[in-house]
Amino acid sequence: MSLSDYSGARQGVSEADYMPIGQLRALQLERLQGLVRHVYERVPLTRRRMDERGVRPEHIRSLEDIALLPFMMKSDLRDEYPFGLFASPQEEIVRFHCSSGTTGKPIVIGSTQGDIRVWQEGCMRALAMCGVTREDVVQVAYGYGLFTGGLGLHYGAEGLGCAVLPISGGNTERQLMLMRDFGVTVIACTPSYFLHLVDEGMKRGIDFRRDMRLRHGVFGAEPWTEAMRGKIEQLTGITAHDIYGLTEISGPGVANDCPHRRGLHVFEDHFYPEIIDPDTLEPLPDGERGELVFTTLTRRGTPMLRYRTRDLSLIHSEPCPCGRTIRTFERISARTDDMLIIRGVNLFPSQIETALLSVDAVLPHYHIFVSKAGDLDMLEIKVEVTAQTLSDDIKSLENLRARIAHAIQRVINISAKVTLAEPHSLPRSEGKLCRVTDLRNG
Ligand code: DLL
Repeated sequence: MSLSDYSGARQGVSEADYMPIGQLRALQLERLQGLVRHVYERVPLTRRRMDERGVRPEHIRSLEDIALLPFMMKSDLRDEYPFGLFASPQEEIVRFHCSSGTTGKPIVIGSTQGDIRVWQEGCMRALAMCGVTREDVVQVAYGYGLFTGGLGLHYGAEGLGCAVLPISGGNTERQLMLMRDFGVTVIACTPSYFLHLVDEGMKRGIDFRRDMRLRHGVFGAEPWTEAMRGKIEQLTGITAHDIYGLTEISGPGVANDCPHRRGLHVFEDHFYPEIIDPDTLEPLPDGERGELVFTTLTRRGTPMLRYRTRDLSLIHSEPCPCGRTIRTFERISARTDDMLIIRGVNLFPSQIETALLSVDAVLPHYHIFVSKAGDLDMLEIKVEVTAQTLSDDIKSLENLRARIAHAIQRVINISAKVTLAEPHSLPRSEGKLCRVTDLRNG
């Protein structure tokens, strides 16, 4: 099958999801070869790096040959800001998106009409995998604008024929009112913002099970654990789905989990995944954990060759009972740059989340503070509990704090100070929530 006769997704069902593996690999190779030629001819940085390695486009004869190609990283996008990595002329670019870093200039990606279609197809396939249909009313509460969440889910849902409520992030009062009045059945936002909505709803006497028609949540853009998923489902009765993506690769709709929850299916006919060892940069076989790397097989605006995401995962190649042949990767619970080193021990915020949520009385709102006392790293976890719990006698509260501290110690092997906080007292976010404050460096 060639690029030109590939039909894409109809009603979110793509033939590529179920393609025999051999045919899928042949399609990927054909696309990879086309991509490498396209980039080599148009992106000076990549051409220079390939020339330095003595690699030319015609050396890519199998999918394994992808390992001959240089990696791309966020710093390349920064260094080449704004348009140095563009591989299509300005008149073919129809959209810009940016992802802000913590400092300095943002990174910019440009999309052609074709890129936008592929992105929309990814989001349609993702939503269809969640069980969303044209009967659904979809509230898109991801931010619209330079962030890809809002527009990505918007076009995906509209492509499926859903009724879309493009409310963007924020204005919680109005979100809740419209969700109820419009009979919204699907919410798309970050999991932390959804928890905020639930929380604010409860304050106003709204019971999500009784007062809302919500069935599905399409959650992503930040790490969230299986324990958090359980908490959300238990609180609201909805099914919480995991959608993954990143600006550099297009936006949401790079991968999504199916009802079997064996990991996230990658739309690998467009986004070719690899796992590499982040230290040696060597490719790792399926089943081994490392850094997720993507090659955008069909993007033409700002294509990415072997883009290092910093997200940690592993690829499963066993068949999924849903029948899709595209591979899955394990849910992202950590990024290489999220890792905290406390008293010489490496740990990820997601480990703390899992520990906290294993204790019954704990609400899914917490914040991690890291500081120094002399030379010693100190870890403090503030976690919200219900007002009723807080009104318990001192002994019960001490007991609860000890249970939480013990759960944390068991998982991360480090002692932490636990502070019980009032409901609604810790930071909330309309978008991605930062759950860590590290006060060690100034
Ligand atoms: O967050 C795109 C997106 C929007 C994905 C809406 C899903 C839903 P960026 O702002 O470029 O793009 O951030 C990408 O967010 O490398 C991961 O570290 C993290 N991330 C995205 N989805 C998930 C997820 C959007 N489902 C970065 N689970 C990625 C865990 C996620 N982390």
